[in-house]
Amino acid sequence: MNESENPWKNRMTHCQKIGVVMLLLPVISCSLLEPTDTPITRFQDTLSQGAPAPTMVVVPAGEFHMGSPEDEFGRDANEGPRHKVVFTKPFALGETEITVGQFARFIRATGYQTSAERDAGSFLRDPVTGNWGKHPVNWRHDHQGQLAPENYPVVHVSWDDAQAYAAWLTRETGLPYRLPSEAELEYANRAGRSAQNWWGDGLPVVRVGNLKGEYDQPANDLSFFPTARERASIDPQGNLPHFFPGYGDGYWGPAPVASFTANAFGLYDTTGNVWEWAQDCWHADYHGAPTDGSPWIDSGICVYRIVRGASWYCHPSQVRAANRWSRWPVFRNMYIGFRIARSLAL
Ligand SMILES: [Ca+2]
Ligand SMILES: [Ca+2]
Ligand SMILES: [Ca+2]
Repeated sequence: MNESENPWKNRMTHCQKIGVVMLLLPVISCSLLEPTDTPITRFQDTLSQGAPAPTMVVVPAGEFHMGSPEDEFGRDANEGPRHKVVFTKPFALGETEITVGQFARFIRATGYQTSAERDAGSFLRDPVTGNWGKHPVNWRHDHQGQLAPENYPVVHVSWDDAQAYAAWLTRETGLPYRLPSEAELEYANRAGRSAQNWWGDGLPVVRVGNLKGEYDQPANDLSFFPTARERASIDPQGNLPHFFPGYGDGYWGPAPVASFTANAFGLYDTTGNVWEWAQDCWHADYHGAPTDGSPWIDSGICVYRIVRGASWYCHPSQVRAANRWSRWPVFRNMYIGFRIARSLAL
């Protein structure tokens, strides 16, 4: 790849300037990212003991193009063919990722054992060695195996665990809680934009969320650097920065939910912070995909499920709104969590 084909290289100088500006401004004006004048409707259902269920946002009916154009920089074939999806009805989506505190209420009420607890732990990278390993950690813990504060997104949870949480909310409220479909997650993330990300194309110019910023690199933490295997799968030529040049949001590891600006639909952290499980079975491309926003489920067993939205750990090419990743349903690690959805009676 030559330099003229590599937008990240060409943007480095510009972004380094932006980075300096960002460091000088403790509070970044987000006026360019203000939602449209469509009012945002939020609500909370009530659990059986009277406590509030997670805050939900009504996502408006509409249509969008799912997937990426063939010339989008960094895209994979699994993002095509790009196709129109029409939502004839609004639906509700969690305003934030499910937090450690919200998940703890579910565990206390049910005694549910997560995949990590049933199977000797979860996966994280050791900051000293940089190696991935299975450790005796679970939903209570953060990316380093420390106990996570209640307002952090829960991680180390599998697709099975997310299903169990949604089923519990349905039992508690009598209302149809579930995981979002892959189409719902991409539609909600884009929030009316067709660019690479909800904030536009390329690098963010204000703090849009918890991404892997150049200035987020912790001292003496080898887990900041991609493993050889990660590098080979994402950037085989080694041409691209594995972080956002000139960007810093103050977090290496998950950030408290809703720490950054919401998108135009009023949703926080749809890009970055933690990956979010989708309901669908994994399909290697969109040939034959539903066009009504429903989850794409096979008649047999799904070997792989899907995570969306990328995490604080991801390369810029993985952060694009069309990017997708397949994982098996008991998989868990330090950068996957989830958000819930609810169908609305209309
Ligand atoms: Ca970050
Ligand atoms: Ca997220
Ligand atoms: Ca990809």
